[in-house]
Amino acid sequence: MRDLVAVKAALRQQRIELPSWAFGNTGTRFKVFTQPGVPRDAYEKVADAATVHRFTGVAPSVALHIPWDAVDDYAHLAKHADDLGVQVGTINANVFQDDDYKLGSVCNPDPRVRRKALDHLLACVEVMDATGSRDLKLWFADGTNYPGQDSIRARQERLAEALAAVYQRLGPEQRLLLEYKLFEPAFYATDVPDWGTALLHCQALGDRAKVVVDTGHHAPGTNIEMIVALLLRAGKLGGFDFNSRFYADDDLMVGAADPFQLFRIMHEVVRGGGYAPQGEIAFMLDQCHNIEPKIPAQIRSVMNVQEATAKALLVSAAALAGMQLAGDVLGANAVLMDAYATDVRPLLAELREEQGLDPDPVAAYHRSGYGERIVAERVGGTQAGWDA
Ligand code: LRH
Ligand code: MN
Repeated sequence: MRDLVAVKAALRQQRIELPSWAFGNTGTRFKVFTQPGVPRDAYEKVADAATVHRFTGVAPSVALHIPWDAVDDYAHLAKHADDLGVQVGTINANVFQDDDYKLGSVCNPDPRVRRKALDHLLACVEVMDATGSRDLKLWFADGTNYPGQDSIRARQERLAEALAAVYQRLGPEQRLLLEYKLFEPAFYATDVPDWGTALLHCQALGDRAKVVVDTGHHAPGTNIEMIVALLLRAGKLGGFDFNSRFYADDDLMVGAADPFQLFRIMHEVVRGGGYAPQGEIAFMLDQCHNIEPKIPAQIRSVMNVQEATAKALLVSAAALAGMQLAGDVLGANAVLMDAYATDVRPLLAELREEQGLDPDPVAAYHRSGYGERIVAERVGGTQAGWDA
């Protein structure tokens, strides 16, 4: 196994971006449950994200979703974040909640609707200019429910046209991250259903177009770490939307449903040279805490990514390569399983203490009284949510 000093040094560099929407009310088509103390606006969501960073030390940025986080002055919001010790990160566009988008947004047969969607995407680039964000993340709910409903080929042409217009508008330091998803809300053909489709569009656009892997967006049984290895090799892995699932896009806490899969994914990230902190890959959470308290759930999620990363960093590349090249199947597998079986919690607790943090962030959060304070303060107004 690798020496712990090097592993700790690498862990100290970790950066995990939080989703503003995880702090708002979320649910399913059956019910969106409310919780006391939930933020009423982007400022309070940023404050909750800053609280997660205060206790974990590795979550220094928060992704926004437009218009869920719409404010009059995005530069002022970015200043508010900075005052709280975090940065506004990835800007997520939303072209999936307007009646006009029933038959799609940028893939819609109606040019008026496509123009409307494109205008929103371009407006999100304006937001990036104001917040200083590097990444625009695009996920399209676009798709069809019945064979023949629309031309699969024509929709791809429309998508490519819109993406090219957005890419052309980006500033030199800005990137476009394209997120794929197998299905839902479309149930026959989703226009960006898989990594291959996303890769084709990103390769057509240029170097600053990359693919986002949302760990909940694959068919059951998909070897996601293989997709990660392939995208890294192609230089086209732009980021992750981390969460976990037992069945579909459940958006549960990352590592909760399948910690071994998260470890295998982080192993491929480390092996593929993708774990360079200020690097190309945006490690983001994309989760919904429908029934559990949201801030402790985000803290726990960050810790789950830290644990999977620590185990992956423990793998000795030399030992593994030796076994692999020798064709020692069991030996090579054992190198990985030994790292995975290692209890890295004491190492992470030690790291937190060295960073001046409490070794148990969840317990420290509960002792802080922040949860009780926001319940008392956040009375009145309208709680934030999906407003689906
Ligand atoms: C779509 C998705 C996408 C977001 C949304 C909140 O399922 O993963 O990343 O825009 O969730
Ligand atoms: Mn996502």
